[in-house]
Amino acid sequence: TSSQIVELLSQLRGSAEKKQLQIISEQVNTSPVGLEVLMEFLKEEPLSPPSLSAGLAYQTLYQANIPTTQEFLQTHFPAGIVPLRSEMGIDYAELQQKLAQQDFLVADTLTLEKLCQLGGSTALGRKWLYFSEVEKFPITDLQTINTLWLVHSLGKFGFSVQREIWLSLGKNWDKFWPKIGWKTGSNWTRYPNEFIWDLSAPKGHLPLSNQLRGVRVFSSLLSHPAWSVKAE
Ligand code: UYC
Repeated sequence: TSSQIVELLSQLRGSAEKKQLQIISEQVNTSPVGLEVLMEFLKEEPLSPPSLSAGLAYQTLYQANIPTTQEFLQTHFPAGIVPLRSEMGIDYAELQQKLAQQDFLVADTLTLEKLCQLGGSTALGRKWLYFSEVEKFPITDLQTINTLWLVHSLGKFGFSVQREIWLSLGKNWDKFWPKIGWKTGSNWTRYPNEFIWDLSAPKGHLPLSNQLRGVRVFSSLLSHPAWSVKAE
Protein backbone atom coordinates (compact mmCIF):
# COMPACT_ATOMS: atom_id res chain seq x y z
CA THR A 1 0.00 0.00 0.00
CA SER A 2 2.72 2.51 0.81
CA SER A 3 4.20 1.97 -2.65
CA GLN A 4 0.75 2.58 -4.11
CA ILE A 5 0.63 5.87 -2.21
CA VAL A 6 4.05 6.90 -3.46
CA GLU A 7 3.13 6.00 -7.00
CA LEU A 8 -0.19 7.85 -7.10
CA LEU A 9 1.37 10.82 -5.35
CA SER A 10 4.20 11.14 -7.83
CA GLN A 11 1.73 10.80 -10.68
CA LEU A 12 -0.29 13.65 -9.18
CA ARG A 13 2.75 15.84 -8.56
CA GLY A 14 3.96 15.48 -12.13
CA SER A 15 0.66 16.33 -13.80
CA ALA A 16 -0.87 19.58 -14.98
CA GLU A 17 -4.00 20.82 -13.23
CA LYS A 18 -6.53 19.38 -15.65
CA LYS A 19 -4.94 15.95 -15.43
CA GLN A 20 -4.66 16.23 -11.64
CA LEU A 21 -8.40 16.85 -11.39
CA GLN A 22 -9.01 13.78 -13.49
CA ILE A 23 -6.67 11.63 -11.39
CA ILE A 24 -8.23 12.84 -8.15
CA SER A 25 -11.80 12.20 -9.27
CA GLU A 26 -11.22 8.94 -11.12
CA GLN A 27 -8.31 7.07 -9.65
CA VAL A 28 -7.87 8.45 -6.18
CA ASN A 29 -11.56 8.06 -5.43
CA THR A 30 -11.56 4.39 -6.29
CA SER A 31 -8.27 3.43 -4.66
CA PRO A 32 -8.25 2.16 -1.07
CA VAL A 33 -5.31 4.44 -0.35
CA GLY A 34 -6.92 7.37 -2.19
CA LEU A 35 -7.70 9.44 0.86
CA GLU A 36 -4.17 9.01 2.20
CA VAL A 37 -2.78 10.18 -1.12
CA LEU A 38 -5.01 13.27 -0.98
CA MET A 39 -3.86 14.10 2.54
CA GLU A 40 -0.21 13.88 1.49
CA PHE A 41 -0.91 15.86 -1.67
CA LEU A 42 -2.73 18.63 0.21
CA LYS A 43 0.07 18.97 2.78
CA GLU A 44 2.62 19.78 0.11
CA GLU A 45 0.45 21.87 -2.20
CA PRO A 46 1.17 25.60 -2.22
CA LEU A 47 -2.03 27.35 -1.12
CA SER A 48 -1.26 30.91 -2.09
CA PRO A 49 -3.16 30.89 -4.35
CA PRO A 50 -4.81 27.47 -3.93
CA SER A 51 -5.22 25.39 -7.09
CA LEU A 52 -8.46 23.74 -8.22
CA SER A 53 -6.73 20.42 -7.51
CA ALA A 54 -6.16 21.44 -3.91
CA GLY A 55 -9.84 22.43 -3.83
CA LEU A 56 -10.99 19.06 -5.14
CA ALA A 57 -8.64 17.21 -2.77
CA TYR A 58 -10.01 19.24 0.14
CA GLN A 59 -13.63 18.67 -0.91
CA THR A 60 -13.07 14.94 -1.31
CA LEU A 61 -11.54 14.67 2.16
CA TYR A 62 -14.25 16.88 3.62
CA GLN A 63 -17.04 14.81 2.11
CA ALA A 64 -15.47 11.48 3.11
CA ASN A 65 -16.80 12.42 6.53
CA ILE A 66 -14.73 9.90 8.49
CA PRO A 67 -12.67 10.51 11.67
CA THR A 68 -9.27 10.23 9.92
CA THR A 69 -9.97 12.91 7.33
CA GLN A 70 -11.89 15.11 9.76
CA GLU A 71 -8.95 15.06 12.18
CA PHE A 72 -6.52 15.72 9.38
CA LEU A 73 -8.42 18.75 8.11
CA GLN A 74 -8.97 20.06 11.62
CA THR A 75 -5.24 19.80 12.35
CA HIS A 76 -3.79 21.10 9.09
CA PHE A 77 -6.52 23.26 7.58
CA PRO A 78 -8.84 24.43 10.36
CA ALA A 79 -9.82 27.51 8.33
CA GLY A 80 -9.89 25.73 4.95
CA ILE A 81 -7.38 26.07 2.13
CA VAL A 82 -8.11 29.61 0.97
CA PRO A 83 -6.28 32.30 2.94
CA LEU A 84 -9.14 34.38 4.38
CA ARG A 85 -7.49 37.75 3.80
CA SER A 86 -9.48 40.93 4.38
CA GLU A 87 -8.51 44.57 4.32
CA MET A 88 -11.55 45.42 6.39
CA GLY A 89 -11.33 42.88 9.17
CA ILE A 90 -14.20 40.90 7.70
CA ASP A 91 -14.51 37.25 8.74
CA TYR A 92 -15.01 34.87 5.82
CA ALA A 93 -14.97 31.67 7.92
CA GLU A 94 -18.70 31.01 7.64
CA LEU A 95 -18.64 31.53 3.88
CA GLN A 96 -15.71 29.10 3.70
CA GLN A 97 -17.66 26.52 5.71
CA LYS A 98 -20.83 26.78 3.64
CA LEU A 99 -18.86 26.42 0.41
CA ALA A 100 -16.94 23.44 1.80
CA GLN A 101 -20.34 21.90 2.62
CA GLN A 102 -21.47 22.74 -0.93
CA ASP A 103 -24.39 24.63 0.57
CA PHE A 104 -24.41 27.05 -2.33
CA LEU A 105 -27.72 28.71 -1.49
CA VAL A 106 -26.61 29.82 1.96
CA ALA A 107 -23.16 30.69 0.59
CA ASP A 108 -24.85 32.91 -2.00
CA THR A 109 -26.86 34.73 0.67
CA LEU A 110 -23.72 35.16 2.78
CA THR A 111 -21.86 36.52 -0.23
CA LEU A 112 -24.38 39.32 -0.71
CA GLU A 113 -24.16 40.03 3.01
CA LYS A 114 -20.35 40.24 2.83
CA LEU A 115 -20.51 42.53 -0.20
CA CYS A 116 -22.90 44.81 1.71
CA GLN A 117 -20.44 44.75 4.63
CA LEU A 118 -17.72 45.86 2.21
CA GLY A 119 -20.02 48.67 1.09
CA GLY A 120 -20.15 50.09 4.62
CA SER A 121 -22.85 50.54 7.24
CA THR A 122 -25.37 52.27 4.98
CA ALA A 123 -25.13 49.47 2.40
CA LEU A 124 -25.40 46.89 5.16
CA GLY A 125 -28.59 48.49 6.42
CA ARG A 126 -30.00 48.88 2.91
CA LYS A 127 -29.16 45.25 2.01
CA TRP A 128 -28.30 46.14 -1.57
CA LEU A 129 -25.52 48.06 -3.23
CA TYR A 130 -24.83 51.15 -5.28
CA PHE A 131 -22.28 50.82 -8.08
CA SER A 132 -20.26 53.63 -6.49
CA GLU A 133 -19.80 51.42 -3.42
CA VAL A 134 -18.74 48.44 -5.50
CA GLU A 135 -16.06 50.50 -7.24
CA LYS A 136 -14.45 51.14 -3.86
CA PHE A 137 -14.38 47.50 -2.71
CA PRO A 138 -10.88 46.41 -1.67
CA ILE A 139 -9.20 44.09 -4.16
CA THR A 140 -8.06 41.72 -1.41
CA ASP A 141 -11.55 41.03 -0.12
CA LEU A 142 -13.08 40.49 -3.56
CA GLN A 143 -10.27 38.09 -4.40
CA THR A 144 -10.83 36.17 -1.17
CA ILE A 145 -14.56 35.79 -1.86
CA ASN A 146 -13.96 34.88 -5.48
CA THR A 147 -11.22 32.34 -4.71
CA LEU A 148 -13.48 30.67 -2.15
CA TRP A 149 -16.18 30.21 -4.80
CA LEU A 150 -13.72 29.06 -7.48
CA VAL A 151 -11.85 26.56 -5.36
CA HIS A 152 -14.97 24.97 -3.91
CA SER A 153 -16.71 24.63 -7.27
CA LEU A 154 -13.99 23.14 -9.51
CA GLY A 155 -13.69 26.56 -11.09
CA LYS A 156 -17.35 26.69 -12.14
CA PHE A 157 -18.59 29.52 -9.92
CA GLY A 158 -17.26 32.97 -9.06
CA PHE A 159 -17.26 36.55 -10.28
CA SER A 160 -14.09 36.04 -12.32
CA VAL A 161 -15.79 33.16 -14.17
CA GLN A 162 -18.80 35.37 -14.87
CA ARG A 163 -16.49 38.16 -16.02
CA GLU A 164 -14.72 35.90 -18.53
CA ILE A 165 -18.04 34.79 -20.02
CA TRP A 166 -19.38 38.35 -20.06
CA LEU A 167 -16.26 39.62 -21.86
CA SER A 168 -16.35 36.71 -24.30
CA LEU A 169 -19.89 37.78 -25.25
CA GLY A 170 -18.81 41.38 -25.84
CA LYS A 171 -20.55 42.49 -22.59
CA ASN A 172 -23.89 41.71 -24.19
CA TRP A 173 -26.32 41.15 -21.31
CA ASP A 174 -28.98 39.57 -23.50
CA LYS A 175 -26.54 36.86 -24.47
CA PHE A 176 -24.97 36.66 -21.01
CA TRP A 177 -28.08 36.01 -18.88
CA PRO A 178 -29.27 32.92 -20.80
CA LYS A 179 -25.68 31.66 -20.98
CA ILE A 180 -25.37 31.53 -17.19
CA GLY A 181 -28.94 30.29 -16.68
CA TRP A 182 -30.47 33.50 -15.37
CA LYS A 183 -33.00 33.85 -18.18
CA THR A 184 -34.78 31.50 -20.57
CA GLY A 185 -36.28 33.20 -23.60
CA SER A 186 -38.09 36.17 -22.10
CA ASN A 187 -38.43 34.58 -18.65
CA TRP A 188 -36.20 35.57 -15.77
CA THR A 189 -35.16 32.66 -13.60
CA ARG A 190 -37.10 33.04 -10.33
CA TYR A 191 -35.26 33.48 -7.06
CA PRO A 192 -34.61 31.19 -5.25
CA ASN A 193 -36.34 28.04 -6.47
CA GLU A 194 -35.59 28.15 -10.18
CA PHE A 195 -31.86 28.61 -9.70
CA ILE A 196 -29.62 25.53 -9.58
CA TRP A 197 -27.87 25.22 -6.25
CA ASP A 198 -25.30 22.55 -7.10
CA LEU A 199 -22.46 21.83 -9.52
CA SER A 200 -24.86 20.69 -12.25
CA ALA A 201 -25.55 24.41 -12.88
CA PRO A 202 -24.15 26.13 -15.97
CA LYS A 203 -20.72 27.72 -15.65
CA GLY A 204 -20.98 31.15 -14.04
CA HIS A 205 -24.47 30.50 -12.60
CA LEU A 206 -23.40 31.58 -9.08
CA PRO A 207 -23.06 33.81 -7.16
CA LEU A 208 -26.26 35.64 -8.04
CA SER A 209 -26.65 39.36 -8.52
CA ASN A 210 -30.18 40.68 -8.39
CA GLN A 211 -30.86 42.61 -11.61
CA LEU A 212 -34.03 44.27 -10.29
CA ARG A 213 -32.38 47.69 -10.06
CA GLY A 214 -30.50 47.40 -13.34
CA VAL A 215 -27.11 46.14 -14.48
CA ARG A 216 -24.96 48.95 -13.14
CA VAL A 217 -23.92 47.21 -9.92
CA PHE A 218 -23.14 43.87 -11.57
CA SER A 219 -21.30 45.67 -14.34
CA SER A 220 -19.11 47.44 -11.75
CA LEU A 221 -18.45 44.16 -10.00
CA LEU A 222 -17.38 42.42 -13.22
CA SER A 223 -15.21 45.41 -14.18
CA HIS A 224 -13.46 45.67 -10.82
CA PRO A 225 -9.64 45.90 -10.82
CA ALA A 226 -9.60 42.79 -8.59
CA TRP A 227 -9.94 40.65 -11.74
CA SER A 228 -7.04 42.19 -13.64
CA VAL A 229 -4.39 42.08 -10.92
CA LYS A 230 -2.78 38.85 -9.87
CA ALA A 231 -3.74 37.35 -6.52
CA GLU A 232 -0.90 37.20 -4.01
N1 UYC B 1 -33.28 37.36 -9.36
O1 UYC B 1 -34.59 37.32 -11.25
N2 UYC B 1 -35.69 39.63 -7.14
C1 UYC B 1 -33.53 38.50 -5.36
C2 UYC B 1 -31.96 37.19 -9.12
C3 UYC B 1 -34.36 40.28 -11.24
C4 UYC B 1 -36.75 40.26 -7.59
C5 UYC B 1 -32.45 38.08 -4.54
C6 UYC B 1 -31.29 36.91 -10.36
C7 UYC B 1 -35.41 40.35 -12.29
C8 UYC B 1 -37.54 40.71 -6.49
C9 UYC B 1 -31.51 37.57 -5.40
C10 UYC B 1 -32.26 36.94 -11.31
C11 UYC B 1 -36.62 40.43 -11.44
C12 UYC B 1 -36.87 40.35 -5.33
C13 UYC B 1 -32.02 37.66 -6.71
C14 UYC B 1 -33.51 37.23 -10.67
C15 UYC B 1 -36.21 40.39 -10.06
C16 UYC B 1 -35.69 39.67 -5.77
C17 UYC B 1 -32.37 38.17 -3.03
C18 UYC B 1 -32.13 36.71 -12.78
C19 UYC B 1 -37.95 40.53 -11.88
C20 UYC B 1 -37.28 40.59 -3.90
C21 UYC B 1 -31.36 39.19 -2.61
C22 UYC B 1 -31.52 37.90 -13.44
C23 UYC B 1 -38.34 40.46 -13.29
C24 UYC B 1 -36.34 41.53 -3.17
C25 UYC B 1 -31.80 40.58 -2.96
C26 UYC B 1 -36.43 42.97 -3.59
C27 UYC B 1 -34.71 39.12 -4.90
C28 UYC B 1 -31.34 37.23 -7.87
C29 UYC B 1 -37.09 40.43 -8.97
C30 UYC B 1 -30.13 37.01 -5.05
C31 UYC B 1 -29.84 36.62 -10.53
C32 UYC B 1 -35.16 41.51 -13.19
C33 UYC B 1 -38.85 41.43 -6.57
N3 UYC B 1 -33.26 38.21 -6.64
N4 UYC B 1 -34.87 40.30 -10.01
O2 UYC B 1 -31.09 41.21 -3.77
O3 UYC B 1 -35.36 43.61 -3.73
O4 UYC B 1 -32.84 41.01 -2.46
O5 UYC B 1 -37.54 43.50 -3.76
O6 UYC B 1 -33.17 40.22 -11.48
